[in-house]
Amino acid sequence: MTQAAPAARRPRLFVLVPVLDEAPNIPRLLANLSSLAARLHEEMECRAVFVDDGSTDGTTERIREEARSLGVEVLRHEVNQGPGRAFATGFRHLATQLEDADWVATMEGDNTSRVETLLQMLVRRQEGFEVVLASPYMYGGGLTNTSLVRVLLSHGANSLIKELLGIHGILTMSSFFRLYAAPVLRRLQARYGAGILETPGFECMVELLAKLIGEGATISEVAMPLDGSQRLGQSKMKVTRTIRGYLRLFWVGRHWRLGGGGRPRASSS
Ligand SMILES: Nc1nc2c(ncn2[C@@H]2O[C@H](COP(=O)(O)OP(=O)(O)O)[C@@H](O)[C@H]2O)c(=O)[nH]1
Ligand SMILES: [Mg+2]
Repeated sequence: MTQAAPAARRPRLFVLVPVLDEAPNIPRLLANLSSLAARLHEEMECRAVFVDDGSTDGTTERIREEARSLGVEVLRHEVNQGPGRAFATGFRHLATQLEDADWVATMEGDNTSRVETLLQMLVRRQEGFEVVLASPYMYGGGLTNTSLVRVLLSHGANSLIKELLGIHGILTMSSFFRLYAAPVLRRLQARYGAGILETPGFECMVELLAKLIGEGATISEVAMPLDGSQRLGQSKMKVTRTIRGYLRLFWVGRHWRLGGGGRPRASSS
């Protein structure tokens, strides 16, 4: 008697989202993630991991109410610690579950990260890239319905970071919206252990990128139109704290590049 071969398990896509007081944005976000899960169903199993960082507006409860059939986990910090610490909690949690074929997407919880963009980012997997960045600074991307102060701050920080950390060929440094192959995250985990992310605030994405470049990760970018009008409520970014975070980053950042083993292989297409 011939035995049927066991069905191969689909790779998993873990969508990691840090949230602070995003209750009004949760119903649409979960509807969008559910539609993503349905569209990917044949090839990937989609799961959402939220890190609620001391929200006081019922964000966690809202996520649980709206999750329906989507696989959702909520990790909680009782007291707000910042998005860097929240991502660190999320990556630590995923480290125990990731298998080589899996992928991790990070995105914002305010509906400014579009599922359509994520589907385009996923196409880059097939071209062998380990990291795909959603890039408002790439041709075809852009920032709309964002205040002039935020646009200037964002452009200024982006250019300065590239100069000071000596990173060339990548257009967008700090966006939360990214896709990572599990093996590249595991390589970082092996090198840095629990210290995969040391910076507490919004500057954490630059830290992670610098470490990935140090690791020789293959990186690509996909144009992202970022439309601020998709968000209900205000930005949670504290401008002064973020500027302070970036200044600290330039100081500690020297070590990541010096400590890095690989040659950067960045590509924007
Ligand atoms: N975990 C955590 N998430 C945060 C914090 N501040 C902002 N966020 C989340 O990070 C994402 C980006 O923040 P957002 O307010 O949209 O910043 P902006 O897009 O730069 O204006 C959103 O999902 C926020 O809910 C924080 O202190 N902790
Ligand atoms: Mg936002």
